[in-house]
Amino acid sequence: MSEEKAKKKKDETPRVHSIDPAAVEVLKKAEDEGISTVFSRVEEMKQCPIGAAGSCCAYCAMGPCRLVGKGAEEKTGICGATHGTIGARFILRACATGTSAHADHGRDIAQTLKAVSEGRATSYSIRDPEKLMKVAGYMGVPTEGREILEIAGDVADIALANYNGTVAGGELTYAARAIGKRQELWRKTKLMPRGIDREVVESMHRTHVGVDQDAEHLLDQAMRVSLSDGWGGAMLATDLSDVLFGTPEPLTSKANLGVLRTDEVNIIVHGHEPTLSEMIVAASQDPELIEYARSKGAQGINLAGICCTANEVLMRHGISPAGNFLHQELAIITGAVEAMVVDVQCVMQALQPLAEKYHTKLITTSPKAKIPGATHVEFDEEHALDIAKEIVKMAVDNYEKRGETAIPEHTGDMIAGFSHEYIEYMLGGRYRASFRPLNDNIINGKIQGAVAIVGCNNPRVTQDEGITWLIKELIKRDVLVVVTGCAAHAAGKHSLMIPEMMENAGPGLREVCEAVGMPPVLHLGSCVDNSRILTILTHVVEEGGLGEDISDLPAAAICPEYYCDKAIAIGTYAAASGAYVVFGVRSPIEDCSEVTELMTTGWEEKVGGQLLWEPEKEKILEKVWNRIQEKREALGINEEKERVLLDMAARREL
Ligand code: MSK
Repeated sequence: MSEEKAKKKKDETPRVHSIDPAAVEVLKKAEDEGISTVFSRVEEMKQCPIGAAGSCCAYCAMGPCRLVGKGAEEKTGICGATHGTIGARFILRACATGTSAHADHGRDIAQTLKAVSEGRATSYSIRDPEKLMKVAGYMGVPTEGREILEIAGDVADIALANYNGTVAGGELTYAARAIGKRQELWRKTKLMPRGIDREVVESMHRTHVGVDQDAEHLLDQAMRVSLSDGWGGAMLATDLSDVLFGTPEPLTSKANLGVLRTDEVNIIVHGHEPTLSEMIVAASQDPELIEYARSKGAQGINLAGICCTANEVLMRHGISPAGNFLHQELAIITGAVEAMVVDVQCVMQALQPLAEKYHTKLITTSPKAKIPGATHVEFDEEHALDIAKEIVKMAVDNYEKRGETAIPEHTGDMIAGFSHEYIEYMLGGRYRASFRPLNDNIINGKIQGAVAIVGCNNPRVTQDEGITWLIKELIKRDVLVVVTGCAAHAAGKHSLMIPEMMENAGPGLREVCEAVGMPPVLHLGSCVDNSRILTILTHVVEEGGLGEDISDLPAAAICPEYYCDKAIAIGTYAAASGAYVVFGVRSPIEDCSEVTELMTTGWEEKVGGQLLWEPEKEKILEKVWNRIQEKREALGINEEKERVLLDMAARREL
């Protein structure tokens, strides 16, 4: 390759990987320094075409079996497993793995709540007693005349009973929060989850070689285990986090690598669970530690986040995210991160060898996750603040080792922190909190529908491109958008969650957003907070006028950059709850036509929802838009109506 061509390729490659200017800048630095990143490794590592499309079964030592070549459709594995069985087993295992991640997250929060109730975790308190009362109500825990810690203890016990399946009635407690009609459907179709751990164990058992071999039956269990995520592990994690750390309310913040500071100790919290990060927030504001940082020549301590831990501390404290999943290495390459503190999920093993090239200290904290070479400071909730202070001190001590830094200046502005409680309040006011105005504006056509854009980054596609393009196209078409997870970070980095975005919205959506005073794109939180979307959809149905179930709503969910099992579990519980769900990137079951058919047409008939893959963003938009219009037609709300501007008196009447 000529020198000129090589230079051109070097200039262009980062832009192929990301539309984020901060990422592009740091990728050029990585290239100059000869540093490998997830973006360069994805170029070097071709996908195995057999495994990527669902034609490989590696579940026993007779194989791995590869169902490829002439007549592949008819081929079977050595045990006789068909493409259908292999694909369905893959989906079920992915759902079980994803569910177990969120379930463990929820269990840890429940155990922390239990420890608080018994006076064993004195660093924490009940920050939102009102939410505790609400949760107690859902769980049938008596509250009248009782001490708050007593109630908290009972709530924690019931939450924990949901794991082992010993909950009263034999059904997940929170399943009762779903629409009655949906609960009946889950019972009739045998999809009602019995206990979170129980569903995970049964899924692992069924996917062992020689057990469940019927694709539809395997996929039924995929829905059941995933429902124990959405209406179990994830919903408990969200609710109990709100109880312990506070229910989010809107706040302003900034996002992207530009939130790192040149003259302060930079600490990044990365992973998922808020128990430790809440304490790191407190420790980073400790006057003694700030003074200690000054004694080392820094101006202060700056905390930022990556992935969903970032969402947790953003939603409740306004701590700025330094970026989404694909930013974890880039943050270290700036040379400005003294410590990256990780717990569980989405933490790349490549971080430690990378950290060794700079001065960053990678600190693992979860008893469940160690990384070779990283410093392990094990967290436990009974000594939470002391451990957090020890970690912050380690970061401060590392400041002196900092070399040259190159922090990109780019940041996006955002408003974050929309809990479902706040949305209800925002729409209806303190005394008449309600989703009625949303329903009315969907019915009158000002808002055509609602779409959740959720999930991860995947370096196989251009970072943030699909996510941001879909958000902009949807609001242009008067569709209200909610975002969670790393998709929310993409929206934050590109300033899509600010009131000014109203100017890019269609006239109807813009009018409603102006009247209510909300941006057309709402940040709803982390991956486990997708459960807030289930709650919102349920309330919208209960409010009336938009059908009898989630499956009747002009709504959909998109995961444009899916990469992990948790995303498949989330997509599956959304579909099993009646939602239309489209994933981007590529289908992991492309070769398994029976499974594709079952998860689309089959699930549509069975549960009124679907989960499908579509790599092209234009086609995703078309599919989602068509779905919204079909649902509007079915509801009889698609006739053109005269648009009436609401004045204040009319709003009050509403
Ligand atoms: S962190 S699961 S990359 S959203 Fe929740 Fe982001 Fe996906 Fe991890």
